[in-house]
Amino acid sequence: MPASWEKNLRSIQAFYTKALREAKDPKNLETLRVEVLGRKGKLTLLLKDLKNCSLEERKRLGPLANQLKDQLESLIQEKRENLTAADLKAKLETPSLFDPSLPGASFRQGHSHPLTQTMNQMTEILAQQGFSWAEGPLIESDYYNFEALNFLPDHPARDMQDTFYISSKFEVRSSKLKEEDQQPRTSHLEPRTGLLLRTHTSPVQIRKMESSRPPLRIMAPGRVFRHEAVDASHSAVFHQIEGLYVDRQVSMADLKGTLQIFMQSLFGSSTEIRFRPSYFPFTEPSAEVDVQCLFCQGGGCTVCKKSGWLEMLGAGLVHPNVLKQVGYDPETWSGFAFGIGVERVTMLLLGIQDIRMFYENDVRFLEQF
Ligand code: FA5
Repeated sequence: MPASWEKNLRSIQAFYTKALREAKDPKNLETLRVEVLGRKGKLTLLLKDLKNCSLEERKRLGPLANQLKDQLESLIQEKRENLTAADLKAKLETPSLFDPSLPGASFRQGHSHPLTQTMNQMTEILAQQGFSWAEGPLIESDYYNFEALNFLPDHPARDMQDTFYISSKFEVRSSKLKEEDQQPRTSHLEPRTGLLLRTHTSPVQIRKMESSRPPLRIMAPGRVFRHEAVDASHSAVFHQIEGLYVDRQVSMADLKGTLQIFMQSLFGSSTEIRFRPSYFPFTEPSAEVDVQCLFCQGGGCTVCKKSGWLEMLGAGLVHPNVLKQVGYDPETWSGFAFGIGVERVTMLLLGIQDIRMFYENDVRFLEQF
């Protein structure tokens, strides 16, 4: 046994020393390495076979095998380095197809959508005024979208003309909302799911007041949906930013001052705003706020329909019924709220005359901003 074992060792040495030296490329080198030194390689198996020799023989033959193993390993290492260097040299010497005199390939740099840019600008100003970020679901319950906001059961805003209701097929997928929210709270509603696409960002007011104690000051940007005819200034899907401030003795003067600073930061320090009496079930008194037309500086033009003013937002002092609904004592707490249309602001800022441009994804339009 030791004689044949030693003979095997010598033949492995002779064969692989030569083969490794003559290996032509890294792949060939790797095949040889596995053949001789791999887990089932010839030398590896021979080493395992040593256990069948006597102790004396093992002492003599073991070092011989380990010596050969070291020798083959360093041969492989050396050969690998040579082959890599040769490969690199060959690549460098091959004439390149790269022509540095050709003009570079141009690429289009992306940027955020104009609506996102305005939204960021608006929320940054509000953050400076102390409003913190809040969000609510796009699929809302009738309760948060209407009932808690003091809409009477027969208020026209609940009508199918304005609101996208969710059909019962969707009910199983609406698990994010509390189970009780899925039940219609008002008797006049058809027994649908009690769910709808929110028509404004005002439900976030309720959600936020329910989960926090006053005082609070939040802004809630997001998408809203209305079942209405689309034209140059109306879209069925658009964006609003809600503002809500609740504290002791909040007045219309606070609302006016906040909006004045907000609008002047957005449109320029000489911007005029005006309040017009209006009606929202969840504010009392309520107002619609117009900004002086930036296109004609109030002189009257086609954009402002000769009025000199453009409607931007709805606002008012939070109705005591809304405060009661969320467990705030209206004798102690008062607040103001407002909801601004982001598309309308963007149109004014960028001089865009048709709201539909925002949703057509025409790169020629989008890359201008
Ligand atoms: C509301 O949605 C109220 N939730 C606003 C509010 C909040 C009042 C808090 C009081 C207190 P209104 O329906 O007027 O109000 O919409 C507010 C703004 O959204 C409008 O001034 C307008 O800028 C924008 N807007 C309304 N409808 C559309 C539409 N179809 N397309 C684009 N923008 C719209």
